[in-house]
Amino acid sequence: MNDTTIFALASGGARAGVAVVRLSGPGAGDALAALTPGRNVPAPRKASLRDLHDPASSETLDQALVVRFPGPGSFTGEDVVELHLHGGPAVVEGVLAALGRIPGLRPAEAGEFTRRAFLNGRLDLTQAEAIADLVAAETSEQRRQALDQAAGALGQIYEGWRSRLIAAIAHVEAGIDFADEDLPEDIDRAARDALAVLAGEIAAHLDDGRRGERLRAGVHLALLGRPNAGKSTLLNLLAGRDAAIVSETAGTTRDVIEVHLDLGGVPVIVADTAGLRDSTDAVEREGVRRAAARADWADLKLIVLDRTDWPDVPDDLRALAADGRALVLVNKADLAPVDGLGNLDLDGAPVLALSARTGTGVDGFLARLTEAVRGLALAGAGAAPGPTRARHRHALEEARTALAQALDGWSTRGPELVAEDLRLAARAIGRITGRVDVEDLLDVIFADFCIGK
Ligand SMILES: Nc1nc2c(ncn2[C@@H]2O[C@H](COP(=O)(O)OP(=O)(O)O)[C@@H](O)[C@H]2O)c(=O)[nH]1
Ligand SMILES: [Mg+2]
Repeated sequence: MNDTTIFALASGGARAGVAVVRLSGPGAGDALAALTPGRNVPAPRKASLRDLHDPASSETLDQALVVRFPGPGSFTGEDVVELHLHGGPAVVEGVLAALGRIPGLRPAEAGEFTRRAFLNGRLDLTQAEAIADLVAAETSEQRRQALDQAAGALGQIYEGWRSRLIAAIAHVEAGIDFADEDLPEDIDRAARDALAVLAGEIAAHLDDGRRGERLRAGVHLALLGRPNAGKSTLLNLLAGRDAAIVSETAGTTRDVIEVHLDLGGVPVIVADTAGLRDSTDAVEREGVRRAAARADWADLKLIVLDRTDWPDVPDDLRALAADGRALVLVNKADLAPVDGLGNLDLDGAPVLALSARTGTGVDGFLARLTEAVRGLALAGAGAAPGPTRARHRHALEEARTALAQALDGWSTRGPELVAEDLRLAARAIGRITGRVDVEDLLDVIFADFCIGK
């Protein structure tokens, strides 16, 4: 347990009705007493009205609601005090300055309250990450994912897998310790079968199309096409404002322009790019290079064609459409109708017609786009949560490799090496939740096999 007491403004910095200052650590209660001389200690977890005084000058700083959360049943596991102040800058600064003058107190570092909560076992690492995600969440689906993870949905999966690995290690280690007594063969087979099931679960969890990570970070769309196809007009329409310059001068857009949208609760980052063409202008060529790079890593490519170029699509644009990550938009459909709509495709990419100028077809496009984006970022209803960070994915891949090695060498490599592989797998998963601990391995061995007998 930490012996310093930290404090910080826990609410936003702007002028507001209420500002919350949070304190955590062994000195939190004394600090509250110093601010409220002569008053009794407020009952735990009950809001109490108190005048706050500067301990140095006795000056009244604010009339506040104060709440005490005694450890270990608090957010951080330490003694916590919350001061609900009037949210003006002078009030907040006065209280923070007064706290800073109390011996044993110091301003908190970024994330330090949650870090203490983790160190005191109040949260696992996935839950701590979820709190950061919840604070950063900008769309409803991001909020939902972060809330599930904060409640332990992801951590419980990983902890469950880790304890199954630990149980398997216990079986294998028992084989090592009691080689002369020979474990019954069916126990050995059951342990191996259980691990094969676990390997399947980990593989299925990893095979989620990176949906959880996309929902956290945003789905990346790229508007691509020839100059003057109407990409910038479409971007402005999506953004609801003039984010990019629209001009009949071909080659106007040279840099990548990004706009953030919320489509069906999923955060989306749309990039407008320079029109793809050969150019002698060095700046435009760099723009085209950047557009091509975007095309490479975008989650979904929106290939914008001019109605007058349809259906003779140039090969380079056709190639962009062919990898299953593209939606083709025949723009300027106000100029002439597009035949055969509804079941058109370009090398497998769906084709929609619209007019970014008149708005015809835009609703249908938005509905289609929203569906595609939700498909990229959300698992089906009732599906188990997937990894939400590359950190989870890397650790899980490490666990999967070690587990596969244990299963492959089960009857050939000898129990010592198999146990070592399983330990690697368990440790990799334990790193995700931050609960790597050899103590529980010992616990399982003793509980399962009555070694003292
Ligand atoms: N008729 C018609 N003109 C359009 C449409 N969308 C864009 N334009 C025009 O096409 C020109 C090029 O548009 P812009 O968005 O700058 O194209 P970009 O080079 O692909 O970004 C501009 O003069 C636009 O006003 C449309 O749906 N119909
Ligand atoms: Mg443009």
